[in-house]
Amino acid sequence: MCMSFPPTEVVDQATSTNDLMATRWRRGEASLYASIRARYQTHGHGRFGRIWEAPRDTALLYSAIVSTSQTPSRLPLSAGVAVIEALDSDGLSLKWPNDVFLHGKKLCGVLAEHIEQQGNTHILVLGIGVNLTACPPGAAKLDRDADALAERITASLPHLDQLFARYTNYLQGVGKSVQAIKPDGETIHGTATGITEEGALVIETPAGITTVTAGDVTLKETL
Ligand code: BT5
Repeated sequence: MCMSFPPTEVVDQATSTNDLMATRWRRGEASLYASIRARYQTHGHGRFGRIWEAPRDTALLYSAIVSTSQTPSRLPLSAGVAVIEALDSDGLSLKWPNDVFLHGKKLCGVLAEHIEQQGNTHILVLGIGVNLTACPPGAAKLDRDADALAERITASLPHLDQLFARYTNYLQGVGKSVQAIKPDGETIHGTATGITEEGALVIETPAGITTVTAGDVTLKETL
């Protein structure tokens, strides 16, 4: 069945499109799959309060209300698959847990923030930043029409749970030597061997197998 959605609303400026959509949901002003994009964010952010930079009109700065009945920590990977398939370009890969890379550089970051649980269903705001015509030093950009890209991503929102299975087609680093830094600062060195059903990274270390549910991972060859 082909579902159609209201077009992604475009706002000139937001503090953060994630914050705006989460507020709208809490006030009953946004429905499931409602989406927005801003031409500029004054306080765009990533995980752990990090800054997401994008000069005006150079990036897709997008947020949507989504639901999942699976472990919410899968969502950034599922969304990464959606972004890769919407961008449709060579050289794209997924980097655990929430990045899309283009030829080894960060093109896109995903920020999934939990809003509420209704029975077995989790409601989240899904934020996606994609560099289109400018990017910070060391990052990547890919010139695409922001509205067309938003429309393709929005069309995939009801299928995110099914998209998770396709992360294996795109995930970089499996079988490679990695360094993972957990949010508490603990650093793990080992070989990345895959992803659990919950979306955690599995690392084989000399001391045994360990799983990392949150943090940052770097391929040793790029350190
Ligand atoms: C992310 O966080 O990568 C998630 C970014 C999500 C941004 C979107 S934009 C629309 C929506 N509204 C928001 O407020 N956020 C979402 P994290 O994994 O924590 O990575 C953040 C790090 O990426 C920063 O500390 C920088 O090192 C780097 N970074 C910042 N801006 C970047 C950019 N434009 N391109 C590539 N890397 C960037």
